[in-house]
Amino acid sequence: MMVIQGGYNGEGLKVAIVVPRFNDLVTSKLLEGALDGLMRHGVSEKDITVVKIPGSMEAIYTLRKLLDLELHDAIIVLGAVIRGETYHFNVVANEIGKAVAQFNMKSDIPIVFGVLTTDTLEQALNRAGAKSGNKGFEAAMVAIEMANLRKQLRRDLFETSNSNGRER
Ligand code: INI
Repeated sequence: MMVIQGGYNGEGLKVAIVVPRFNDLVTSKLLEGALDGLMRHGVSEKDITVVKIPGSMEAIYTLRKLLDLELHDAIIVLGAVIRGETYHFNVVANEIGKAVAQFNMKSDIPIVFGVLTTDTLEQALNRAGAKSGNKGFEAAMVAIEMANLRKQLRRDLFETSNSNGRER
């Protein structure tokens, strides 16, 4: 049996973080958590790119550009979409969720969904370090694991199957 699992050593990994200024009170905390998570697990500061954008909707364009450049081992999308009085919340929350899922279906580079979708600002702050952990930190851990998994899938499966003389 072969079990493949990404580890949490971030040394040598290049990671991009996309972070909206919308609801900055929350997203700045998510960014702090993500940077803490990456650097505490060995990702070097010089290998982290932070891209600041106006709102979560702009993450879709930004992701496409970052994926085209193929410079990173993982991309984290942070954000805080907080329910307002209109339907706008639903559109933003649905579209960013759909876009990340669709990019992940096609992209070789894993994209981590670190966007909070909450009813209130308080719920969002609780998930950005106040009470219920920091989703930015969690997203960083997932990014490291998935970046390592990507490398391991290639090394363990592709190279093993080639050394057995099998076609790709
Ligand atoms: N952007 C967010 O990141 N969070 C929100 O809660 C939000 N709401 O609810 O309006 C939001 N809207 C802005 C949107 O992401 C775009 O920046 C804007 O529509 C311009 O394209």
